[in-house]
Amino acid sequence: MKRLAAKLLSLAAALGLAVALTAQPIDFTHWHNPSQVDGILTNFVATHPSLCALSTIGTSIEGRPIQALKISNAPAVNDPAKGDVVIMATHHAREWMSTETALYIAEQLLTRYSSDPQIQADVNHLQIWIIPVVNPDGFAYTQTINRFWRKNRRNNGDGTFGVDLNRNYGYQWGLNSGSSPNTWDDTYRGTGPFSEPETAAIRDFLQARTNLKTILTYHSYSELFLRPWSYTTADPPGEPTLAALAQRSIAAIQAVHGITYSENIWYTSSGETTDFTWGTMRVSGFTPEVRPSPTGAGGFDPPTSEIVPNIEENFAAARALIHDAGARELWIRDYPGDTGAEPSAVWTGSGWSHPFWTSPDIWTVPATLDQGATVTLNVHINNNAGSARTNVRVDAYWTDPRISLEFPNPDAHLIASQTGLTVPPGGLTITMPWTVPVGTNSWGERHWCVGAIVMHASDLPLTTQAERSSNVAIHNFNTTATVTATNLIVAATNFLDVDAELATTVDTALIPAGWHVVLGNPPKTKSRSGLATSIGRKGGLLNAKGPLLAPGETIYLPIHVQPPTSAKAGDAITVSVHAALLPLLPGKRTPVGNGYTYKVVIPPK
Ligand code: 0X9
Ligand code: ZN
Repeated sequence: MKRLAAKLLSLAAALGLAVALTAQPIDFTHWHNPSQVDGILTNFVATHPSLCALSTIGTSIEGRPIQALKISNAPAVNDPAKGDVVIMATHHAREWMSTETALYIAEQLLTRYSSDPQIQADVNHLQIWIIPVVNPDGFAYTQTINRFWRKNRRNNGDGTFGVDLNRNYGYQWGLNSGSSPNTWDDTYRGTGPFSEPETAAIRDFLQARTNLKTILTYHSYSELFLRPWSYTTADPPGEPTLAALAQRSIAAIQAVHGITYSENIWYTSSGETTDFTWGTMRVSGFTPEVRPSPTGAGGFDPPTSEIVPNIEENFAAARALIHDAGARELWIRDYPGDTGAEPSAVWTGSGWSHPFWTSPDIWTVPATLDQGATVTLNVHINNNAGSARTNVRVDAYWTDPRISLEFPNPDAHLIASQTGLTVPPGGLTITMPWTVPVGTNSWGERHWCVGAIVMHASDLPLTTQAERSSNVAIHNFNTTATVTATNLIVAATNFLDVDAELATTVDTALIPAGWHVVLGNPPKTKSRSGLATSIGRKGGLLNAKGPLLAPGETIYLPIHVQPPTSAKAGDAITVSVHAALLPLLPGKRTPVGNGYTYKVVIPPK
């Protein structure tokens, strides 16, 4: 029999036939030791070669490989257009339930691919990386020597071993409130941020992802679904976004076996994994602390009968997060040509590839924003899901764009939160009143940013950055100051750290027939002549025509409005002045800046 099978295999190989291996379901009624975990990963690749690939992303301090299984419909190529999701487990050696959870997620994605259309679409759109054992040395140590070992196996040189890998990440590393400086402690943070090869490997791996959407880092135990911050009890920027994701995850877990995970842990941890991704990259990250419950039997070593229900309920939350990363169901344009791709704009080194702060799906009626007036803010939601989406929530905020362009951010003012919306396949426009801010922003401009976030249980934003989430869009507006005078003075400041030319234009489309707007000559600035020679302006090198401003310098530009003779007191026009700074760097003259809009009213005689 054996010989016949071997003969058939070699015949198949000779004929160039693919030999189909059947995937045996993993037996989750017992724990898997390190060599069994390796065998499972190797078997995934053997049984699903078109859906996954295995790589070593680093080496532990004792020389063991840290392995990552990549799940994607093109596992051999790295596609930067696809989003990346990274799922990790076993930072802490004894947390065997986390290892099983990661293995089950991988198995389910691979085996349901052909029968579950949502999983198939998400796997096609994403690169999902599963790293079941971040701490292979510690994991090996728990098999034989000490079942309850937590840290890695660094020799600290003083007779103690181990660094807590979940205190070794570089964001807010080293706070005594959330980690220990003592080598013998279970929460010893190491000699410096990323001092351990295991965390350095994870850092390098995460930073090398070009389109990282979210991370999940499994721990045990206590039945919690944790989110940043870990180092402080204060709310992180974007707290409503992270809270919505955690709460949806908790609901998904609860729906499977009725267990309600909690949102909070009652201590702080500094140098933790998700603080690093949110704090340094605005990549959302979650720490599920899986079964058993804090008071349940077993702690880190629960009965093996807990494994199956645990992995089933946690898969439900994981697949929903994967879907957020892979789906573009409800979305708002970031600029007129936006197709919903994530990211919609990238930083090129000297500027953004697209102006992602000009969403045509966010506008006001009327378009002119008189300070203090209440206008109607419109937000259009596009629906790409193919059917209506119900129970949709849209939050709209305004903020100072010189402080933050993220939504939500701690400085943002909520305009409205609308819930229970139904978005049909053709999209939906919602409206809300908005009282236009009075005064200027932190840079002295009458310039504000409105941001809108669309949320649905099957499509939540994973970041607060508009260019990286199709669920978030922003539009910058200038407010209008009413001036009852025909001579205006406009201030322009060079906020760059290099010399710049000021190019001023007036929007002629807004000037009615018979009216004239004259831009006066700016007064000489102290730096004007000196700058001109130093950059070779006379030689025409940069062809600068406008006044030249040193960093921090302010110039006052006179503008004169000439009404037609028929005009009378109280008649008004809109004067929109745009001032762009052109940095005096050859080859880098991308204009930056914005303008002022005035309602110019003819004063009484
Ligand atoms: O302390 C830890 O590293 C984690 N708990 S464990 O029992 N598995 O060690 C929790 C880290 C995440 N903490 C917060 N998000 N607050
Ligand atoms: Zn842990």
